[in-house]
Formats: sequence, C-alpha cells, structure tokens
Amino acid sequence: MTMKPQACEQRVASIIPRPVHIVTGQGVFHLTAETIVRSNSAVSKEARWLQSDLSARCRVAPTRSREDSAANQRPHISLELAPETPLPAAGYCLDITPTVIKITAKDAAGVFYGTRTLLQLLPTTTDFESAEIPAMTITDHPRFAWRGMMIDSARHFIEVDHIKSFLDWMAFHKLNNLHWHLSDDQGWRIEIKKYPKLTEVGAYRESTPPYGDRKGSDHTRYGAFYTQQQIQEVVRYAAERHITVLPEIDMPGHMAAATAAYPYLGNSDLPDYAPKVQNHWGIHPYTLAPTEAVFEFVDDIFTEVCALFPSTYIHMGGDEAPKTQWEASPRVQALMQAKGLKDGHEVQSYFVKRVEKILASKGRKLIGWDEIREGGLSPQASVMSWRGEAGGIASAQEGHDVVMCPQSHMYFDYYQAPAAQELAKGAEFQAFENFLPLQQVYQYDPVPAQLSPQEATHILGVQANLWSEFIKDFKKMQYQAFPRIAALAEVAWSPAADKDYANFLERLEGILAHYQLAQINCGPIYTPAPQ
Ligand code: TNX
Repeated sequence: MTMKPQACEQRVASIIPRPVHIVTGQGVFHLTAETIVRSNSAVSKEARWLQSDLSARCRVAPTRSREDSAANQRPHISLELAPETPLPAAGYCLDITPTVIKITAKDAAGVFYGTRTLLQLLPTTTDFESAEIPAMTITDHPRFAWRGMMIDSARHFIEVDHIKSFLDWMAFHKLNNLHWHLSDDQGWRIEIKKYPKLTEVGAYRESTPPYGDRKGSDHTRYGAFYTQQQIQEVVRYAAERHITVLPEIDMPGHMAAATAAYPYLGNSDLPDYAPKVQNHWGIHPYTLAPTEAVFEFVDDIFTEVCALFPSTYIHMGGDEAPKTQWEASPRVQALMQAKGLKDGHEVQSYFVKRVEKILASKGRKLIGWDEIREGGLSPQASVMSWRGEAGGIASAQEGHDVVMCPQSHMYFDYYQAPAAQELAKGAEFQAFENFLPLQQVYQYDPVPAQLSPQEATHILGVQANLWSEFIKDFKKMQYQAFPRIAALAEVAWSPAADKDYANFLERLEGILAHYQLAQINCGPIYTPAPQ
C-alpha cells in the first residue's frame, strides 16, 4: 500500500519528541523490500535493530549489506558514525532524499535515536510493501542527558518480557534511564546469593490487597522475584537500546520485607518486634538499624548489585523513613549517644553518609529521594526531587546533581482523568488518589526559574515515576504510562522554547496510531472543560 502525499505530510508532523530542527525537502524515498540498510561496523548493532524493526512492520524485510557492497548503488539507508560532526552527544542528523536515507551521529546513541525518528515516519499499518517517506533533513539532540522512567516491581511484580516491551517503548520515545524499584515493604524482588531469605521470605506476602481496598486482604500468597540471570538479561536488553538501568534498594525505610527475612537488620531490641512482609500500602515503621552488622549487610548487598548493574549511580531510596522505631530502640539510643546524633534526622543523615562511603568504595555514586537531605546531605550525593521541587532546587544551589520528578507533574500512578470518571468504568480503573492530566506533564519545565545558569547545570534531567500499588498487570501499566510517556519524552528531549500543547496534541494523533498498531492499552486524553 502506498501512502498519499497528504498522509506523508501528516507523518512529518507526528514526531515525538519534537526534533530541534526540520527542513522539508523535495520528493519521497520509496522504502521497499529492495531497500538496503548499510552501516559501518561501529553501528552494526543499530543497523540490525533498524532492520528488525522494519521487518516487523514491512511485509518483506529490507536486507542488510556491508559498506563495500555493489548493491549500495540502489536506494538505501545508511547509518554512519562520524566522530568529528559538530552534533552534541546523542544528537543525530537524519537526511532523507529520494535515493538515500542517511543517519549520521557522533556516537552510537545518536545513530540509534535517528533510527527511532525514522520509525515514526513509517505508515501505521503492519504489512505495507512500499512506503513513501517524505524528503527532509532533521537535526536533533536531547535537552537533558537523563530522561527517565521509574517502574515499581515491589508492589506488583512485572514479568521480564513486559519490562522488555516497556524498554522498547522507552526507546521509541528516546528515554534512556530505567529506574528499577526492586525492594519495598511489600516485597524484595532481587535474588541476593549471600542472603537467600531475602527472596525465600521477603519476596512473598500473605495476601494481595484487592483493588479498591487499601487495607484489604484476600488471603492468597502473592510474590515473585528476579533471578540474577534475569536481571542481567534486562540490563543487557536495555543497554542494546541505549538505556541505563538504575537499581534502587530502598533504605533505611521501606524495609519490612528485608527485616521480615532477617530481623537482626531491624530494631529487633524493641518489645514484640515481629516484622512481616506487608500486605497493605502506605508507610510502615520497619527501618534498618544503623548498626555495624547492618552496614556489613548493605555492603554485601551492593557488592552483588554492582556486579549486576554497570550504572554510574546506585539508588538507595531514603524516602519515608519513620523515626519512631529508632527513637524507641534502646540500642539505637545508645548508638546515637556514642556518635553524638541528636535526633532521628541525624540518624538518617548518618545512615546515608555510611551508604555513600560503601558505594564510593565500589566506584559508584549515590542517588536518593529528596529525604536524604534530612539532617544534612552527604557530600557527593545526587538527589531525586519528588516532594515538589524544593529539595531539588536547594540541592542544585548547593552544587549537587539533581533529577527532577516532582509528584505534581511526574507521578504516572495518579489519575489522568477525574477519578469519578475513571471509577465509573470499573474498580480496576482505580489509581493513586491524585490527579495528573496529560497537559500538566507536558507543561513541566525541569529547570526551575529560581536557579542561576550555573546552578541549572546541576539539573541532570527529568523522570516520571510509575508506582504500582494500583497496577496489577501490564495492561494497567500501559494505561497509566501512555500517553503521558509522550509528554515526558518531549519535556526531557525537546527545546523548552518550542513548547506548544496544541501542536503536541496534533503530533500525538500520529503517535497514537503507533500505539494502536502495537495494541497498547493507552489511557485517556482528558481536556478540562473551559470554565
Ligand atoms: C510515595 S515517591 C512513595 C512511594 C509510593 C508513592 C505513591 C516516594 C519516594 N515514595 O512509596 O508508592 O508515594 O505515589
């Protein structure tokens, strides 16, 4: 099926995130079974991806050829690494003429992003034999180096195949950081060889709260975990798509599952101390104790975590750690006295600083939720600002690197249409009880106006968080993530000066067709009625 010129133009207008610069050209490139994908060896992987993505979409796959093939005289797609191009890191030039589609970049990531843009220019049918791709030249690069999504495997487990599919869609949107929340009060999900009970005990809870009931219990055992081999598989799959996987082991709070497995890690000198893997949501009191035995455990855990994840950063959580157990524990009180720690906040700060040393000894950098500022931020730490922007602003002003993910704009577990409207569709549409429509995601600017240009250099980028209390399966995960992921992509990648919601919505039409083709269970686009 060939596309009408009008439809071609529509496709040009449908790229998300919006590229920095597009110049339309003359004529069209005919993509057919005869089309060849060629590349130099440095980007042969990217060529392989493009070819396999194209073959999933075209009836007959284009073939791949070596650089020196005589067949290169035919219309072809060429991927080239050109280290001396003036393009910034991860930027690319996609030049489409009637005879050649050429993607050039300084690095392999840039070439990869060029191929992602090209895929968005394809017709949204599966079995076309020939497609007209309009001539144009796109020069593009990301605004931020950190373009992230957090997924939560602790509250509800996410199958490896579903994570892989999610990674594909992150790549489609040019996102490059998967923050993987692997432990929480409701489950420990990563195999740790030295501490087998973490998964034997900590990966299972007695019951799953049914939708609609935050405290409910249906008395069935719920649980699962990732073997180290599965983790490696995910990390490898992500890396091939230029995505870094950032592991999070949340501490010292959100530790009910680990303390249920090994009570000595907690404040076990308290009377009637009996931690359990939790079966309802919210904040629980089971913190790790700041003892030497615990720091030894933390060191061991991160030894195995670092062997699995090559990321520069390791996330230690640090959020919502209640001080109640520390204040009640005679052992922690004695420790505080010995170390001169005045209150629970100083214990939290002491804990974070110890973890930072452990991570530094393994050549890694610490990142944590903005509560790691409590009682004084450790010297080299980076901060994820989720309770609004204040923690991020203060951290950047003090010279710390920051990823912005304020709940006001970046919490994809919230409703995207009014709750009453969603719940009318059925109890399974329940989401976390706040409201975050698409437009609000789109309007976010990760660089707060309060920051000077120098301070703003500490804003590494932006991330959306998809907590899974109310996300029981992959269909619901898609529902919460799409189409807000498209708005996130544009916030993270495109120039702030080009922001235009109406224009974004027009381009989103074309992207929705891609979602539909892949049978993505896309959430609603809610537009508030004019007052
Ligand atoms: C707060 S954001 C949490 C999570 C919850 C989330 C629900 C953060 C660091 N902690 O434990 O899942 O709210 O939106």
